[in-house]
Amino acid sequence: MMEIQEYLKDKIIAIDAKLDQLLPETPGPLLKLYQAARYAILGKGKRIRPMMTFAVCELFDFDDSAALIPACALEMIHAYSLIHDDLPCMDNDDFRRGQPTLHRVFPEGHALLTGDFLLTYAFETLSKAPLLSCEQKIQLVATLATRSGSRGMVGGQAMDIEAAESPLELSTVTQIHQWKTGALLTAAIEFGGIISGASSKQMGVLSAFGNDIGLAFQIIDDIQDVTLSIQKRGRSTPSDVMNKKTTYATLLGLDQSKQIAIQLFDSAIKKLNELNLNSTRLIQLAEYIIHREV
Ligand code: GRG
Repeated sequence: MMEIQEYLKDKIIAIDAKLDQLLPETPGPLLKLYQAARYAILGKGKRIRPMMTFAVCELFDFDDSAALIPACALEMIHAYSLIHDDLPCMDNDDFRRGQPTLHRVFPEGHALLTGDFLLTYAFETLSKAPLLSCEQKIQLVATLATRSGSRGMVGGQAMDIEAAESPLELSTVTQIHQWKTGALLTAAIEFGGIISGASSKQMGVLSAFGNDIGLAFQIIDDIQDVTLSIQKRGRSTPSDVMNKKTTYATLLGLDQSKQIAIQLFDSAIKKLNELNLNSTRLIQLAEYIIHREV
């Protein structure tokens, strides 16, 4: 089996080439919108969500060609969320993926619309994806809408904004993390199951795995906000840290938070093992998420 770094490099090339093709820089009245979308999405992202979808296809020993367009749709939703999250009305960040945020390079109105464009284009792209049945496409659209909507990413962000003013209980922080960050990662894992034709029992295991890994991902992200330099992170010191927002790290300290992330990882792997499939790639990827340096 290919080493994880090599695997990631190969898949990133495939994703970036498809995104480049889906968002051509065509001269005309929409040139600026497409330029802005390309600036935001073709930046140095880790493409973790697409990798999750591909790795689940590999888990089922299923050819991942059909996963490429759905994986691009996931990246579009992710890019839109980062663009909007960075806007002055939200975190007002200057730096993302090692470059100035979109609204620092393009007019703010264009940045807002670029997020809207990527959000809607994700669903358009998904609905036209080749190599999938109509039923699969409806399942993918429903999963993406649910996981990125009010009981997912948007709901988590809304709770996060409201919570910014006051100290929180651990259970509330957990809920925010699971929705704001975990839900889209879970969707990425569920995408792999839908594309590979997983049974409803297998889908249940995948969703539970995604929930644990998604929460672990955000706990590690909070730890890195405190421990890694802005250069290494490629983004501004988040306003969460500046505002002393409640996180696992502020409530429990760095060591215990890391311990919890590792426990979540172990619990996720245990769940995965119930499937009795070849989970090597998915475990490699989960390890990369837990031990990553950026
Ligand atoms: C604005 C609707 C709306 C939602 C925003 C996801 C989100 C909700 C905001 C992003 C804020 C943030 C930095 C959360 C921490 C976890 C996270 C999603 C980090 C960025 O994801 P990576 O590390 O980024 O996968 P790259 O750049 O590698 O794609």
